[in-house]
Amino acid sequence: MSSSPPSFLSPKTLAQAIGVSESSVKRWADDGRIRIQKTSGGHRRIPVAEAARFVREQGIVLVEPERLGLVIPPEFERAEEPIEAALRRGASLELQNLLTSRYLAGEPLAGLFDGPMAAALRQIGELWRKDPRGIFLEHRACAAARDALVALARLIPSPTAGAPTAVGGAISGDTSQLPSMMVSMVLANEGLRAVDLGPDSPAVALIHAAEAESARLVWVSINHMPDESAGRAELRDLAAGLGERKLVIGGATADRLQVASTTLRIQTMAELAAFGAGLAS
Ligand code: B12
Repeated sequence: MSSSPPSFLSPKTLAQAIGVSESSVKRWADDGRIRIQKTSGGHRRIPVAEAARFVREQGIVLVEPERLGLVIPPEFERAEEPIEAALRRGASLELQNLLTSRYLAGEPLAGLFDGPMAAALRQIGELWRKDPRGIFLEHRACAAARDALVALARLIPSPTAGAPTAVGGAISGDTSQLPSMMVSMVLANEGLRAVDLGPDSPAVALIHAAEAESARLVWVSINHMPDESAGRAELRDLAAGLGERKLVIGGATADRLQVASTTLRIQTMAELAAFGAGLAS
């Protein structure tokens, strides 16, 4: 990744980004409308995720987004499908800027994932059929997406003390990384503490994680399914090993594996966000 947004902003930087005076930002900080931290020298510092929350909730239009580390090159603003264009070029910084600015403008995170991100990856996944460079372009796009998601995740507010925990990952043999990352970010954005074990996470690992983290919810992302009967058996073991904890599954090939009636099949990130919000409230 070539660059990432700062972790903390000064009141002056946030003021410049949103086009107000520094004293206004300081006043909002002192009123508690913006939660701040203080340096040992007594200076106010605003965690970038807190600035993101404030901008989203107030519906503020950023006048100088580059102050938050958002530099959007004009050619990407003009492109017809800018997210797909950035992914095709493996341009993680541009992708990060596009996702971050849309998130800060108040778009639901789940909508960005269900919509432009999933659509673009579907298109890119078809390139190998007619382009000998297709596999390279797909792998590079995935790497760019991963870096941009890591950067975007830094804007999601930290969970409050006592927030319910969710753990999850992609099922055994499934090398996908992005869907499970997105699940963890969507749940975190709804106020849960989310622990993503990543690709190829067997049932036994998920059960141990759920116990260690006292998780209320376990998710399994099922996208590539090398062996369906093994997958079915694994989900059965998982459902049995989790006892009272909630188990949700999702992903492109999840329908082939649904087993226990207590397992909840969720289709989209938007539905997952609604489910997570219910759990967090
Ligand atoms: C990226 C990708 C890969 C990458 C993964 C890299 C990585 N680091 O993540 C790599 C290159 C490794 C790969 C490899 C392969 N892939 Co692949 N891949 C894709 C691709 C292009 C995008 C998948 C993705 O990340 N999408 C982004 C996510 C966010 O979107 P989504 O998958 O649509 O998921 C949505 C919902 O399902 C839901 N969701 C997803 N997960 C979850 C989880 C929960 C809990 C919930 C609630 C919701 C949810 O939300 C998402 C957003 O709406 C798809 C194309 C496609 N049509 O999906 C093929 C695709 C999944 N791959 C496919 C295939 C065949 C393969 C290979 C077998 C190819 C090969 N011959 O080697 C290998 C298998 C590797 C393995 N054993 O795991 C097929 C699967 C077909 C099938 N039905 O089984 C697909 C569908 C392509 C196709 N049209 O043929 N792949």
